[in-house]
Amino acid sequence: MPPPDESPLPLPILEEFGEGGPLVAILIGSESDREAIEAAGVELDNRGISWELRVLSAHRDPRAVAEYASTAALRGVRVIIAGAGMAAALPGVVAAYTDLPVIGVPLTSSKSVLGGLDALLSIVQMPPGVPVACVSVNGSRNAAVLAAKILAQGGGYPRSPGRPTADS
Ligand code: RP5
Repeated sequence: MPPPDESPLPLPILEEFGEGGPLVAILIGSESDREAIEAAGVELDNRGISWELRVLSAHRDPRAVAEYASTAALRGVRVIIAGAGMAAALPGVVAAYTDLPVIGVPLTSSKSVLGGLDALLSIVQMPPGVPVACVSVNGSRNAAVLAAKILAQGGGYPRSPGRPTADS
């Protein structure tokens, strides 16, 4: 019988995983949010922190959000900034799929009836056990500053002991 082949098996699905990814992921719920989130990228650039931006809607493309959020840590992402307007579910849904810290940015939208207060309440009122940090309405720059402060702490991310029960 031939000896077992000890060369590593090709795992194409893992090829994009590794430490080479950006440290910060900036997510927005719509192309219409792009201008409002730009200050976050500028602030990260000024601090020499790597980042990427993705347009992912929690309501229109929830599977893509789940896939992105659940694999972000494997790609080296350490903090996620998620900006959205109106019924801003994106930061909360992302937090449901990752143990990485998530910073929500409530954004004003031309379609908002409450000028961003709708998004603020949607982001900040998370259930116990699934926190999302929240900056001010259109506080994109502050989200980047907070991400930088989190990164400056170093250390790892302990495994979650499991999702909380409804009454915890
Ligand atoms: C939210 O709905 C987005 O984050 C955006 O702020 C708002 C409107 O989206 P569009 O209809 O402009 O794509 O989900």
